[in-house]
Amino acid sequence: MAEAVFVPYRDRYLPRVPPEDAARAFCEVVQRRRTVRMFSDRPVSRETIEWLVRAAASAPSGANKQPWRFVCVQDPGIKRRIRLAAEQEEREFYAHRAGPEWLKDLAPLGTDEHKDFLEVAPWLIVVFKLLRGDDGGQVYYINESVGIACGLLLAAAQHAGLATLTHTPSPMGFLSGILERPTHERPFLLIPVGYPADDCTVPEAALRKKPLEQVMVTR
Ligand code: IYR
Repeated sequence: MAEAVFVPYRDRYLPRVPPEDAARAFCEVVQRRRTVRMFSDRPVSRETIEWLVRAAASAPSGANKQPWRFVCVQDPGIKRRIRLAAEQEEREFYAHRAGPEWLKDLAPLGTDEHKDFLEVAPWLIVVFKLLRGDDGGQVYYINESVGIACGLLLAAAQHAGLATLTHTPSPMGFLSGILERPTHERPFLLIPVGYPADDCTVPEAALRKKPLEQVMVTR
């Protein structure tokens, strides 16, 4: 059994302003994030994407097993295959799989089976969760861990002035085949990353976030 070794926590992040100001400043950055479905084809450097993935991969995880893989796609041929496969699933979804309540809930967002953004956005980050470690060992709290990593990735992209979309074509097993992933990896979330199109619009309905009083309880 490996013994716990403790080292001094020296590299703490210390904001130059009081916590109220720092927390508000961060809030004001992330509150301006909008899920975008109209991307520009303006390139984003590989270095930028690497920083986003490093930020995501800094997330806490069960027993620090880091049960994630970030497959970053910029190859137009692969993006096309992903788009075609996703649109095939989405046609089924909108025509048959989604029940009336689900379709009613989606109506204000104006989504449909057309997924142009999967080819237009310069990068698709396909996040896979690991059901086992690469060494075959156990992993823990997989969804919590990968969910937190994705949240950090979205915040990091927003901080860098980039737009993201959390896309979950369902089922999304086709991503394993196209991206040639091993069986212990399962698709978790598909995140197009890029700049919004110049004429980008976003649904008004998605602006409405619950007020603090509704989401926060103090005891
Ligand atoms: N995956 C479909 C449908 C969809 C479902 C939910 I829940 C959303 O918040 C948005 C869309 C699609 O991408 O169109």
